[in-house]
Amino acid sequence: MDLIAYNVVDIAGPEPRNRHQKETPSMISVPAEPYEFDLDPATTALIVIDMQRDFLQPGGFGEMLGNDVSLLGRVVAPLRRVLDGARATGMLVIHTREGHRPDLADCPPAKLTRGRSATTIGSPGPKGRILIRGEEGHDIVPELAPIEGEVVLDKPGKGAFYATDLELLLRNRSITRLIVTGVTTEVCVHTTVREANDRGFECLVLGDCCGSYFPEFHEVGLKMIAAQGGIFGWVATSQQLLSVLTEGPATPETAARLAAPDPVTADLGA
Ligand code: C5J
Repeated sequence: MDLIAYNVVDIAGPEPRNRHQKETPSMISVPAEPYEFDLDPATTALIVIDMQRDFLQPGGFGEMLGNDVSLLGRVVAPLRRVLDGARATGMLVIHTREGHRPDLADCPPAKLTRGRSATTIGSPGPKGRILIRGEEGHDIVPELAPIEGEVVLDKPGKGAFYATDLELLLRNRSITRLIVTGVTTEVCVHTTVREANDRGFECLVLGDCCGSYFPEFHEVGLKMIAAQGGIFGWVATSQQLLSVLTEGPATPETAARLAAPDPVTADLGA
């Protein structure tokens, strides 16, 4: 089954949009750090980063590197609830998988030799060759398996934009905001958020839907995103998102704020 959505083509690209503009009445406001994150499900994508057996299950790449993979398992339940909520709104869902071609032609030699380990990417493991496309360990854990119509994006690097067509897919769908989840917080999640931020996408990271083998890196990684007024984006919990995603703005005050003309847009005469 081909789950990769290449069928959305807009040669002219989306209309330029002021980033403060409230696009539609379906905007909702998610309580978040450093302040509320406004989104419209129609112009937002949920990105699920690298929830692969190789990172989450015993016998994969994560464990091979000496990590306690059970630390990532706690992400699965809240992420499943977010996935269900996003699917209910019709939001675009994108799953990424870190991995390489069987001949390793897309794997930088530095990535293969880093760590000076005898077992590396491409080595045989209990779940097939480590981080190789098509192998059991490379695929997404069954609880979070993609469904028909969702994008599955194979990436050779840590960031989801590097050497992929992610930006093209997002711009063709007029996506301006990303809800970012997955593993690991300080590696592939952080790299993707930084890449997205530099490309002008607004990112909301769900803390309990991200995980790390190093709890302190997870904590600091989330703080780094929301620090300095949201230098890379926003941070919230799955519950903060779900409380408004399925029910709309929580209070009349929030609804009024979202309906009001944005001061920045108004100043520009838009
Ligand atoms: C790592 C990832 N940690 N998905 N990959 O090597 O974060």
